[in-house]
Amino acid sequence: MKRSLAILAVLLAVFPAYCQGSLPPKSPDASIGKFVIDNFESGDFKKGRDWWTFDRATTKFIAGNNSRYALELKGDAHDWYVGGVGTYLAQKGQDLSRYDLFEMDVYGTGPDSGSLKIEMYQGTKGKGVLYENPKKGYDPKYVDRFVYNMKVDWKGWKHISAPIMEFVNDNPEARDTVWNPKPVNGSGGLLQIQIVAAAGSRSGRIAMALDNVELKESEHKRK
Ligand SMILES: [Ca+2]
Ligand SMILES: [Ca+2]
Repeated sequence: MKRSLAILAVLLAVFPAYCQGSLPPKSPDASIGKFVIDNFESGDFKKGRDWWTFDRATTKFIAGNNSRYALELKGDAHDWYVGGVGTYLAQKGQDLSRYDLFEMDVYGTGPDSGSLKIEMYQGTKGKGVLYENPKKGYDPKYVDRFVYNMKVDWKGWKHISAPIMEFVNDNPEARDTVWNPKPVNGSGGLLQIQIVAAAGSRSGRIAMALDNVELKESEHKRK
């Protein structure tokens, strides 16, 4: 499966990036209580965050909602599944545990826009490296994979705000299954995010756009 190859690419890429402590372009902005994963304003899939696309997903930069760029996500389904996009977030010493919301703007094209699964990979204490176990269906060992599903059935832009406590671990190979995105005792903290799309029918297609992908601190938490 190409998706497995995408995960393999993660293994090859995250480990050295994390070990070398290389600096991604964005860092948490404590003054406004949010961590911008990407707003796509670079208009480039490799500048800013370095994103990858997998399986039948296709991407394009289009005009955003009150912003220069958003990321269009389209693709044809095979057995409902289309594919998606992902990016590395691991950074040495990066503590994201203050954020309790996942937020994103999603442009829908109507009732059959498709559905999205947000996957956040988080290293287990003492086991910060994302690697896969081929005998276990390519589920990365010692890594929590917190997922959240949403159906996109609207037309136009909509702001999504999902409490991280509503994300559930779906990786049988995970060890602690606790959301602790803080690199302590060798854990990699939050390693990567993937946004995975499926169609509303077996051979349907998806058509949507994404912008302002963020982790945020809820207002009651900031007080
Ligand atoms: Ca934007
Ligand atoms: Ca964990």
